[in-house]
Amino acid sequence: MKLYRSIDGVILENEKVFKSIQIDTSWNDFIDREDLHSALMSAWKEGQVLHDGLDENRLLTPIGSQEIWAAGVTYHSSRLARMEESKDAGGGDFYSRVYGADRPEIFFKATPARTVGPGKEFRIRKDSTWDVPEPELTLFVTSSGKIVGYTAGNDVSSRSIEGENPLYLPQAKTFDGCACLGPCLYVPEEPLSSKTKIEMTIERSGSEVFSDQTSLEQMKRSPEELVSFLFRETSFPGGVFLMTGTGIVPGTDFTLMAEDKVSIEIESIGTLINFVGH
Ligand code: DO4
Ligand code: MG
Repeated sequence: MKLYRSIDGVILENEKVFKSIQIDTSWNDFIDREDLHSALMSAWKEGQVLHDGLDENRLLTPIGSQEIWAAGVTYHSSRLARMEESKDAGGGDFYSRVYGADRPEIFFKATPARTVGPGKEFRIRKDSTWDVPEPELTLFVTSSGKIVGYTAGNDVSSRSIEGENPLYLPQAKTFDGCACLGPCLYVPEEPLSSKTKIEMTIERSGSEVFSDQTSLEQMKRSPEELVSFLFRETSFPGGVFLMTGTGIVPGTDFTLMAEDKVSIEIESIGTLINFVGH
């Protein structure tokens, strides 16, 4: 079942059939429940069929007041790229060590106000010279620590700032318009398969300038392992979104430019499309 937040209300999708449903609580209370999948199955029965389908131009970010956190260096490709970008700053070794360590890299990524939804513009920093999108499976975890949903996320990053000094990571990662989420919250009965594919395409002036894909099989850590570290000593009223790291890293000659179109497709979830703002 896919759950959308739209300007027109809350919409469910089941095998390409769309229904609008009423919720009598806040978005946070509605999604922060361990039995979300069965709650959606019940809501489906009461829903009103939308004969015109889904208007993708009216979708909102599937987030309430939750924070977004992110894990890093969870794929070998990210480990190699980070070691290369920070070698002059002496940071290469840290990335290699965190890749092999018990404790994963987990950092605060964004507040809802710094996050953009489907079809919207995200930002790259004006004081950065090398910027990339990072397509990441993003978990929705209840306040009790259970993964009940998935969405696509873009952990927009400044590689020039991060590469200058690993201590600059918060500035490379967190700024206005630094994260994209959507298009829906995918709420399956069973956890997402490890075979799930993730694909990213970047278009500039109508032509493809980058495309690559990976799968969750390439991820070194399990979603549950990342969640267990995130919840150590930290609580999340209303639940939390957790980006799980990128396995797709454009080459060193690529940097994002204003108006680029970034499409992130995750099997079963759908495609999150965003544009680089000015
Ligand atoms: O340590 C730098 C950030 C890593 C990251 O965001 C990723 O691997 O996705
Ligand atoms: Mg990332």
